Amino acid sequence: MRFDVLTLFPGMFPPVLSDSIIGRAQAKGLLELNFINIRDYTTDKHGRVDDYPYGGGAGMLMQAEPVVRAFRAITADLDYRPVCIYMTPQGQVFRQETARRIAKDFSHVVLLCGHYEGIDERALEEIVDFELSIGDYVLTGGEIPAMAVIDAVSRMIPGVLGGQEESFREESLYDGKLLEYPQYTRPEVFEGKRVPEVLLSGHHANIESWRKEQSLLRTKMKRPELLEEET
Ligand code: 58G
Repeated sequence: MRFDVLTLFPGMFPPVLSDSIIGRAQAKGLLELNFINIRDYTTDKHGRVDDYPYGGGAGMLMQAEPVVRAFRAITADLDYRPVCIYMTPQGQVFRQETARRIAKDFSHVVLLCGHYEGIDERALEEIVDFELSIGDYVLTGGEIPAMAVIDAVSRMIPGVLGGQEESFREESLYDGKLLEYPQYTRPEVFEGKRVPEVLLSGHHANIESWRKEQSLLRTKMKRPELLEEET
């Protein structure tokens, strides 16, 4: 799977995405990440990419030209059109199911990150296929949302997680639909608190039903709305 990120701050990405599982996925060739600096595509002699909004109002907007030119630089060599997703609080809310679907349906995704007060509408009309939001809040840029999407989609690609985690991911019950059950590792007693006895029993059926019950209880207590949602 290939992600190309259009951003004014390409340097934000490698420190976050080079580590651990996502770094290994790139090393294994399962994932290709490219970060494209929109500023490289301005034709303005001072390198400007922003300007004042027509009609007035607070703040600056990203101009259409460098955004569209950056996108065209990606697509020029291709005989297909990659899907382009704009990260914005106005988008559909990104969920586990969205991550699953992107991993399944697309092999090349362009993520567009805005800054300031957003991007000239004409650029969005020209290149954007759909909009996603990581939640109902406004950030200073689309970079953190883009990283969240890359991370969540990448772990859905077969081979990215280890064999153990992979089967866990397939278990849809625990991925996006119910909250996780409580987990414990050594030691058996920590500051006087014991690991629940059932987990030490070696009785796999009992462990499985305890975990399922804990997942349901937790979801009812902490996120009851998850039990009402479909998909
Ligand atoms: C209003 C303000 C509209 C994504 C700023 C658009 C991007 C939050 C999310 C913007 C984002 C999210 C400029 C800065 C988009 C542009 C960007 N904030 N919730 N901010 O996923």
